[in-house]
Amino acid sequence: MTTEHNEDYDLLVVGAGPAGLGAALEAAARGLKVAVVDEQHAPGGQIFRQPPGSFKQPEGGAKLAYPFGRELLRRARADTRIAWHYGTMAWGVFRDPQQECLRLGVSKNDAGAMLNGRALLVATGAYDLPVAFPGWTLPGVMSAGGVQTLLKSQFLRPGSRFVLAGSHPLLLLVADLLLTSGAEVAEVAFARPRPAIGELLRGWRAVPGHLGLMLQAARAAWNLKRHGVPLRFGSMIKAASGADAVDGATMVDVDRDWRPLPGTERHVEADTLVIGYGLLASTELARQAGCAVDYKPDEGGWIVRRDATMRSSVDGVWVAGEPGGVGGAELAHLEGRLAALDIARTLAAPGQRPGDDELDAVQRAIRKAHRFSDVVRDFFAPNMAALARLASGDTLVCRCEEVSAAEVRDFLDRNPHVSDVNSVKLACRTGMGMCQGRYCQHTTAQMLSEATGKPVDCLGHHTARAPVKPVSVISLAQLQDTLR
Ligand SMILES: Cc1cc2nc3c(=O)[nH]c(=O)nc-3n(C[C@H](O)[C@@H](O)[C@H](O)COP(=O)(O)OP(=O)(O)OC[C@H]3O[C@@H](n4cnc5c(N)ncnc54)[C@H](O)[C@@H]3O)c2cc1C
Repeated sequence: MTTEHNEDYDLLVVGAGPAGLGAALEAAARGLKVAVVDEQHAPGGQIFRQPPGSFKQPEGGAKLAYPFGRELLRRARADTRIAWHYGTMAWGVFRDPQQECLRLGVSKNDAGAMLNGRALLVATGAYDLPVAFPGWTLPGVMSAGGVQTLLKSQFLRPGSRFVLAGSHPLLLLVADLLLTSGAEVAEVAFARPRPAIGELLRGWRAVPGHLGLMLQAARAAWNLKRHGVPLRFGSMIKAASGADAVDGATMVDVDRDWRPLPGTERHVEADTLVIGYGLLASTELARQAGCAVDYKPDEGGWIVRRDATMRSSVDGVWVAGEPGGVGGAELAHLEGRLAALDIARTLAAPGQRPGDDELDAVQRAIRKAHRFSDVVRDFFAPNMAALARLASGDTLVCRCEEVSAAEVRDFLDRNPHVSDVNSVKLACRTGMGMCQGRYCQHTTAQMLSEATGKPVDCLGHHTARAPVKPVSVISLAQLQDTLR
């Protein structure tokens, strides 16, 4: 990719997960000129992450739970109308006042380019919720998504004896994958209490149309039972132990509000601790583009505000999938298709524009998919306040800038008037590093909330600036003629 690759498209899509692929294929079918950008080297996003082609892989996992995935990947691989930019990171959105188009800054290895688009769809997915507890920076502490990524894309198992702690259903799938790979799983601990009968019955409304997914979870739970793995409820991580690497985890029983019960601490030996308390929406690119966001902790923290056709508050920018609320692959795919139909209503040639009935049909399917995702959210919502309380004084809250919990709490004690997270960022440097707050913003916000007594949605969020992810200076230098 060089600056000669500055190209004009009708639609630029960032993210080749279910949302981005659904949108790109729908838009291309309406005759729009589409480009897709994704950091990964193949289509599929987080859920349909692929190993290299030379790896022999048995058909299974997500593609069985979400049967539409196989067909989606086949169509994406076969579609030559779309410009696919894999291994390419999107780092900024700009507006060209003269050409009245959006410009997307992208970088691949050390080469940079600007892509021009009449419309932009942000479909950047989500990432594992980071939890700061004593010992979380030790080698051997990993996120559930990280472990799954290694297993799925490289067939690599990062340890031999695992403890899994969290509240997200992904934990069950990862435990199952680990067992299948031959690992020893010492225990799987969910922070929420064991589901009551009434709760399970209420969950039945999610079953129609989602039997495959339910079966995948049930199979995983059965596999754990068969291998004698304890599946605990009302149990939470307190600390990871070890000198240079993890050698075990301290777990503690908790009440319904995830408050530790005195005298219930236990030590479990393990060389890898897997944390899966939830997902955060990847909104940095959308926020950098100026999109308004709302705070919904059970949907992924600060999520992008959208109307009924996935339009954000910024002209020309649509958002589909998890940046607009974590809700699973099916919902993401439908939202991508809906956004593309809405974009095609104005940008496609008159004969190829969709009718209202086509949008209505996708919106009906979205309402049905919500029945499943709403139940999952109710069941597995993370208790963000309880998680933020885990950090002891010397626990690093911001890993990039090495800021401890004590430093943040001390600053808040000395400055009781502070009432927004950006002020904490300016004073303590939390969120100033490479990850731009992806690791620490939610913990800092909860600490501020605790100190001020104000809810997190009144405390604001970090300002997102380009580049939203680290980009090489060489690739930026190549843009000197094109970046205005
Ligand atoms: C690590 C992880 C593992 C998961 N595993 C499962 C699972 O096994 N089963 C399940 O049901 N759900 C799983 N989920 C939930 C999952 O996110 C799905 O619900 C689904 O993949 C959402 O689809 P999406 O299109 O919204 O996002 P994604 O599938 O996450 O796709 C987003 C894509 O955007 C790309 N991207 C993000 N930012 C940029 C950027 N700046 N530049 C270029 N590309 C970018 C990413 O590389 C990614 O491919 C997982 C989530 C995570 C974070």
